[in-house]
Order: sequence, then C-alpha cells, then structure tokens
Amino acid sequence: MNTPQESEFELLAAKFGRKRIDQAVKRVAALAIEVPSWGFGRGGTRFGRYPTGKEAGTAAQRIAAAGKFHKRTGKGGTVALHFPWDGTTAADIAALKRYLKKAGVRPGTINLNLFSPRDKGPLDARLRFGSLTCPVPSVRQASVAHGLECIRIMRKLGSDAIVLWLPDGTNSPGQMSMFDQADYLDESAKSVCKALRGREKMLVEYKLFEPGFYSTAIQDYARSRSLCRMLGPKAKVLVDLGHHAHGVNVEQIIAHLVREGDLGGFHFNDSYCADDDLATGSLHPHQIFRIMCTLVEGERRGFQRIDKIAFMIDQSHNIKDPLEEMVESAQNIEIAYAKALLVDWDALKQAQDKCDASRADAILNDAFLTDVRPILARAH
Ligand code: PSV
Ligand code: MN
Repeated sequence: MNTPQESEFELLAAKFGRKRIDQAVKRVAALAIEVPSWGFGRGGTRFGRYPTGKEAGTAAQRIAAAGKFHKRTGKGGTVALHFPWDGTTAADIAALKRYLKKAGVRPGTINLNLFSPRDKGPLDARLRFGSLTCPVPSVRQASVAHGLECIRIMRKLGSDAIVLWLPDGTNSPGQMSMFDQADYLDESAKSVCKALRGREKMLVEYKLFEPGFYSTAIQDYARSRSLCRMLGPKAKVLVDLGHHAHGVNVEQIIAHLVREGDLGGFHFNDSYCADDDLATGSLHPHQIFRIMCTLVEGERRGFQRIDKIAFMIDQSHNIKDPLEEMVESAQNIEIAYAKALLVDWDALKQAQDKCDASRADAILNDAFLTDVRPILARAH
C-alpha cells in the first residue's frame, strides 16, 4: 500500500506527467546549496546580540553545526568561510581543515572581511573611510593584501572561489569624489583578481547602502558587472537578495545577468525593511519562485546552467535556532525550485506569444500553488 506521501507523489505524476516529476526529484536532489560558517552563530543587530548560550561560538562549533546541517538535509556540502572571523594563523587554517573533514563537509567560498577593524596594522578604525577605495594609500594596500591572503587561504584549504563584498561608501556628498572612489576600486580589485589562476574565481557582491548611507562603491548590479567585465572572465556578479532598494525587480536583473553569462551566484535571504537577512522564503516565497523560474527559463534557453551558479544562504539568525532556520531556508529554496521545474514552459510560451496574460499567469500559478513537498521527500 502507498504511504500518504507516495499517493500524493502519484497524484503529482498524474497531473504534471511522470517525466517532469521524476526530473524535478533529480534536480532538487542535485541542487547544491552552500552554507556560511558565520550563519551558525547567533546573529545580532546594531543594538545587540542576544545569545542563548546554545549556539555555535567558535569556528570548530560553527563547522560542526554545518556538518549537522549537511547530515540532516544533504545540502551544505560546502561551507563558506569568512576571514579573519574563521581564523588568522597557519595553525587556525590547519585546524579548519580538520574541522571540515570531521564534519564531512568541504570548504566553500572564502569571504573577505574588509569591515572589521583589526587590532594591528593599517586596517584599523580608518576602515570607516573605506578599504579597497580608502583615500589613505596604506589602507588600500593593506586591503589588497587581505584579498591576496584570502587567495592563499583558499588554496591551502582547497577551495577555488573568493567573495568580495565591499563595505566602502560615504555618508555625505563632499566626503569623497565618486571618480576617485571608482578609480581606486578598479585599481585595487585588479590587484587582487590578477592573482587568481586556472579555475579560481572571484564573486563580487553589490549593495545599495550600508555601512555608507549616501554612496556605496559597488551599489548595484550594473557597477558589479562593469567591474567584473573590466577584471575579466574570472570575476562574476553575486546577487544577495537583501541588497536592493524596495521594489527592484530582482528576477529581471537575474535574467539580464544570465543572458550575458555574468551571474556568479546568490546569497539567499529574505527581507522586509532593508538588508534584514531573514530566513529565505519566509516572507516572500513568490519572489524566490520567480527567481527560480528565471533561472530555469534561462537554462532552457541555453544561457547559464543552474549547476554552474553558486547558491548560498547568507542570513543572520537573531530569534530562531540558527540550525533550524537554516534548514527552513534550504527547504524553501528547494520548494521554489521544484515549483519552477513544474511550470509548463511550452504552454507558457504559447500563451505569451498570443499575448494571453491571464492564461500565462494561470500557468505559473498552477505550479506555484502546487504542494511540492512529496517531490522534496523523494529527493532526500
Ligand atoms: C554584507 O551585507 C554581506 O551580505 C556580505 O556577504 C558579508 O560578507 C556578509 O553579509 C556577512 O556579514
Ligand atoms: Mn551576502
């Protein structure tokens, strides 16, 4: 006798066709989702951090939590690391290797930290004037040196990608010339990127604001893309869902990037007010669905393959248990992906070509409103 989940699966197969459903199971199972070591600690706000004492504190604990996540979900095979948060010395890096091995996971992207002032050296409180674009040459040089150090760490750990999120910006119009800011950015980013070899790559995030509130050096996807184009094929744009102004059509940005082969990856999260870093799909599941639809359509049209795009969850867990919220987020990504895979793309194209917007939306809704949990259950 079929279990309830199996009969629901059969109903889906009857409605959407077995081939499409089986394909969705395979693709959901194959989808790689990276998790960040920093996401397993207790998140904070500008006003405080309220740990319960149970969350991961050290790098060893964070990676152990990532290992638990991997065992429970099958996702999180790679763990993103952030430096110096995850270590500073050669001994720390050697220890990280051991933690990763013990947890049964691999190193993921290596993330630069150009926002936390260091106790020693030029990356002190002057970081408030910028890092790669700081008007002070020694701070710019030390920021480039940090990028090169991250590349060395990446190689020692056996990873092949670094992520640049640049916290540089200004708070007032006179603070810095936007021309200088752009010149310094090009020059410094080039000095980091040219050290990459072979398959190694650099993903470049953009963000509208924060910590600067007037200007940000890489404020939107156009700037990230122009920088990446200048840097060459090793540099690609990274879209963090929380980094846009309200009302921006993120899926349209993704369509443009995928169409021209410029999309490097995602940082998934959800937001209501600003860069809230809330659980992916907890507030706007339809947005994640639209994004997945864009990726699926892009791939069907012969643009970027989904398995070549880096998926990561970049969140801050202030209220719920970080591990639980990470599981919830990964599940919401899988749900959105499974739904996008159920869309009847041929019928949708026909409706669009006939300018039948009602029929086209009904086709999308048919997929969006389907309970795809039986597909997830099979995929795990
Ligand atoms: C910046 O808001 C960001 O999204 C970048 O990816 C950082 O490296 C990360 O958050 C963690 O603070
Ligand atoms: Mn991010």
